[in-house]
Amino acid sequence: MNHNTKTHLSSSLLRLECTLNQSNSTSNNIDYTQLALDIKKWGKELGFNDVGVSDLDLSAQEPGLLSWLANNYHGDMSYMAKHGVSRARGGDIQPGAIRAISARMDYLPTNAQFSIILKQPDHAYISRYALGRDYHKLMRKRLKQLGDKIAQHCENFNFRPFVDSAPILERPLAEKAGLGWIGKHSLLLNQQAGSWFFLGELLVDIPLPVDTKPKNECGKCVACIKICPTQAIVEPYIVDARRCISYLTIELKTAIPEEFRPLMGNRIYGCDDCQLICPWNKFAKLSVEDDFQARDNLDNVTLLELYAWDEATFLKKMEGSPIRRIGYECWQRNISVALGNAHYDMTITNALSYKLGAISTMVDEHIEWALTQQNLKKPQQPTIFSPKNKRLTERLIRSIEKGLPRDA
Ligand code: B12
Ligand code: SF4
Ligand code: SF4
Repeated sequence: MNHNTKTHLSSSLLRLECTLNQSNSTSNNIDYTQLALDIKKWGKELGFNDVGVSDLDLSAQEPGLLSWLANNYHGDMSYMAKHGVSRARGGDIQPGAIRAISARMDYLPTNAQFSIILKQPDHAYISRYALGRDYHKLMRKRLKQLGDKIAQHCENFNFRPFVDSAPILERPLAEKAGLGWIGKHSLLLNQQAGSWFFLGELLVDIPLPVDTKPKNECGKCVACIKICPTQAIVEPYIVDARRCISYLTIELKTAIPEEFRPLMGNRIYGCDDCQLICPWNKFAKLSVEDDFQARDNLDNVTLLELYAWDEATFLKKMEGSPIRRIGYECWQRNISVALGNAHYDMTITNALSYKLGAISTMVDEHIEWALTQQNLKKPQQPTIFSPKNKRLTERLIRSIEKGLPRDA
């Protein structure tokens, strides 16, 4: 096919002359409204659950972003501070880009067993997004396929796919693209699909028509703020990452501050509590991706079984999993804390003692802490369970069993 390209912008800026890959035309005006509809259709064919378009103007987010950074809510995530305000300026990271195509991919595995695992302090609770294969690769590949498909229909088209990888505020972009609203827990959620989904985007240089931001449906609800075990949602819509169990177990590479350890319970990688309590997750869809289903029984496994892995086993078993990224040392650190939070059991104290001196001084310090917790819980000792946190977890479990029976 002979691709002749003439370019001009029509008055509405929605039509640009470009080559169309149509059997009956070699050169044609592109109908950007139609192209946007096609992109959404192709996105769904590629396994995305929703696709929308926004411009890149995130200037309204700049004050909030700067205030978040000034409060040091990013903690040790230096990559957040490094890019500063450019996170709200998509055009800076991809010169020429004028639109973002945001895409949602649901990750809730079948048989999530949320409450079953939260109820058993000797079992490992791993955030349900991390039970299967790493989402970054899978989503980036699909986004690239979407970009290639658009390129077949539009010459001189430039795009760049991102999933977490770009210094850009993905949730505000996706909100503008109509994929949902930002809830008080700061995550994007949607009336039809709850919040168990990842976001990714293509930054593109074509003037697609933009979608509209949906209404925020949180209303007077503050359930996520109240249930957070560490009170990390310091104000509606604002998360102090330094208090968030997701940060403490995944991003933090040093010692976990002692005040948070008893509050972590058996959560050894990420945390789902603020989403689990959210009434809109009744409407969450199960993922159809095999890659997001649990592997190695990670959805129902004891802490001791995982603790027994040596580094080679950890690296082997975690190939392709997002968990591998935290490394063996943090893995052992997190499980040590959870073992300290489990009921007293001599098998646990033996396992902890056995690991003393085996990994690093940082892990040893967590083991010592865990041994102290275990010893304080010996039958003749008074309990040191944080009563508030225990009540919160029990409340969460009741709410899951009642509100999310399919996933409980
Ligand atoms: C850093 C990061 C984290 C950090 C910080 C979380 C956070 N809320 O920012 C930590 C490690 C804690 C984290 C945890 C999780 N994350 Co995360 N995370 C990111 C990442 C890489 C960047 C987010 C970011 O830019 N934060 C910066 C702050 C400034 O953004 P913000 O919270 O929206 O801030 C606004 C408000 O707080 C407000 N504000 C703040 N201060 C002030 C002050 C004033 C005066 C005003 C007016 C406003 C205001 O304005 C800010 C700017 O808009 C994104 C991917 C991406 N590139 O976007 C994934 C991402 C947000 N994470 C995701 C997920 C899944 C999670 C977890 C659920 C994982 C888990 N199960 O453990 C948890 C959820 C915790 C939670 N409730 O947020 C998904 C969310 C998908 C969705 N449905 O929304 C994303 C989009 C990754 C992805 N590609 O799918 N995450
Ligand atoms: S992920 Fe857990 S710790 Fe973080 S804000 Fe939500 S409930 Fe709180
Ligand atoms: S729990 Fe309530 S406040 Fe929090 S995100 Fe869901 S609807 Fe909004």
